Amino acid sequence: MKVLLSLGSNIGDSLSILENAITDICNHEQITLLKKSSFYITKPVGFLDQDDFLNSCISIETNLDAKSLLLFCQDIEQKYKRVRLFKNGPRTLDIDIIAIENMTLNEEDLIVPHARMHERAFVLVPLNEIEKDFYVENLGFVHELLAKLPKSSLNDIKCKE
Ligand code: PH2
Ligand code: MG
Ligand code: MG
Repeated sequence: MKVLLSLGSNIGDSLSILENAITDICNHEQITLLKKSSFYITKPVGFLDQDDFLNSCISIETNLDAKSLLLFCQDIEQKYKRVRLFKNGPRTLDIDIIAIENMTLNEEDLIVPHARMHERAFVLVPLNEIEKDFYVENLGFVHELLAKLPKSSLNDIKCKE
């Protein structure tokens, strides 16, 4: 199945952390990298009094089931010594399952599509770069979701050269 993942970091050497985490994800023998977005410097959303984030998205092909993929992503977060002080607060590495092709899930530890993905420019801008024609179950095509965002939210995202 095809899966979209979002990665974010705002503690430590965020560029190395994201690059290494993407390498780790794709070293899994049941995961193949399809596409990788640029890195974006983004203003914090939710809790504002923290450093800017570095965000990116990847699309992968995998035969892991959703729960196994979630556990694997959590292992990688731990590898980078994820600290998570509070909800929406600063973190060394966050890996979120954003969408899975033809699938919805509503479980205690995993909601797919991600509940706030359609409101977040730091998810939709990198996703639109790599997967604009992906259909997100119940929500629409990635390019449609991006077009519905308030234009002002796009000012908070800058592609890192
Ligand atoms: N992640 C959050 C909350 N706020 N803001 C930005 N810019 N980037 C993120 O990755 C992010 C956030 C919760 O996971
Ligand atoms: Mg997150
Ligand atoms: Mg997360």
